[in-house]
Amino acid sequence: AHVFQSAWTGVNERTFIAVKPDGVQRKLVGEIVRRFEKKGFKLVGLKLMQASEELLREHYSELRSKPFFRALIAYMGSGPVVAMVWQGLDVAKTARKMLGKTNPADSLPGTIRGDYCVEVGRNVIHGSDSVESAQREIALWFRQNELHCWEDNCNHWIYS
Ligand code: IDP
Repeated sequence: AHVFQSAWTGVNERTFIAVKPDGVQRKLVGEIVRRFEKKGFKLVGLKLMQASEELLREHYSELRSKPFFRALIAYMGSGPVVAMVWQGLDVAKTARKMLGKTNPADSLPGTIRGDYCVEVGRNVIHGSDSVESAQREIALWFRQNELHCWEDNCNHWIYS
């Protein structure tokens, strides 16, 4: 496991992003993918899926004692989500900046949550909060053969 983890650093760092059910319903999938693509990150995994309650409970296991946990699991299971893995230098931290704060009311205009939602219980997108969380979440949501290694022909124009 250690060897695998140490491989996904630097320009190969990965993070898990999911367009939540409200984001899919509100036709934000294209806009969100567009922002990550135009930033210069590489898409290595993407699927539309209905998350099971079991998967969601595992994904949010750190929050199980929170008063909003049941509502959160119901919300996340209320329709399909678009699960994605994005790769690039500092992608986990940078993606969190692109998302904005957990509460859309605290999110600056220009961020995804700052631009497209108003309430914490309908905040349209998930992004891993650290590289370690990303590794856990990617392993939870994706099989190895759903993640694709491909040569980005623009790399030379994104990295010096
Ligand atoms: P994050 O998604 O920004 O990492 P977390 O604290 O991990 O934030 O919370 C996970 C998700 O739980 C949030 O994105 C949001 O959908 C929901 N959530 C967090 N705090 C509240 C709350 O106070 N009320 C309702 N839902 C909440």
